[in-house]
Amino acid sequence: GRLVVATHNKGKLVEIEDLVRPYGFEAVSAGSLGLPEPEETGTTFEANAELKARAAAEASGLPALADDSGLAVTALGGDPGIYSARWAGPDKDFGRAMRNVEELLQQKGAVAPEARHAYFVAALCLAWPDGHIETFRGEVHGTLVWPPRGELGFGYDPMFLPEGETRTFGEMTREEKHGRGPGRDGLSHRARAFSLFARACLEP
Ligand code: ITT
Repeated sequence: GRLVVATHNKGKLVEIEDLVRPYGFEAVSAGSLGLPEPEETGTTFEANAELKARAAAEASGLPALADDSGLAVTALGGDPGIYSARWAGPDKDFGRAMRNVEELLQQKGAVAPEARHAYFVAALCLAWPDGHIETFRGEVHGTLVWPPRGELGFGYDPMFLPEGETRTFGEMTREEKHGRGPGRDGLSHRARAFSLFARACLEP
């Protein structure tokens, strides 16, 4: 069937399209349907994902999948967290957002890798037009490197080195970042949240 992917973020959209494709869904982007971007007034990833999914399901009359995600830096008390997109400013300059994170880490004297722990969070919410919702959360933990490495991915990917890996998300193809090999639940926060969603809602 058709599924609205309730995001205006191109990087997320291509990743979610990869994840839903094997299940035979046709992903329709919120942008292509001209759906408005609701204001993200929630105080948690889950609340913001729900708000976006409900708005898209109501406006389109189709099931809608929304993703609210971000990077939580332990030494910064979890910032930028739900404000990860907003730290890039109106021109969506993630070079600037990453420099900002790095400057704050330097101010804290966070030089050793242990002091540079961070994790990505993704909350996925599927909303049906009748108001039913299901929400799933995935996380991936790792270390922030400086300078950023790699041109792949989006957002904060070039400075995030997942635990146990030698390459940053910016140096991984989408397939590698998903990490959904046979018997694996995924590597990225988004792929992990999607695995939970698929198991609960899509697999017999
Ligand atoms: P939508 O609300 O339209 O989906 P958005 O970019 O505003 O798009 P969020 O509010 O969820 O989405 O912001 C999440 C930000 O966190 C996003 O802009 C990225 O910068 C960052 N982020 C999330 N997942 C990421 C990933 O896999 N790799 C790198 N950065 C990521």
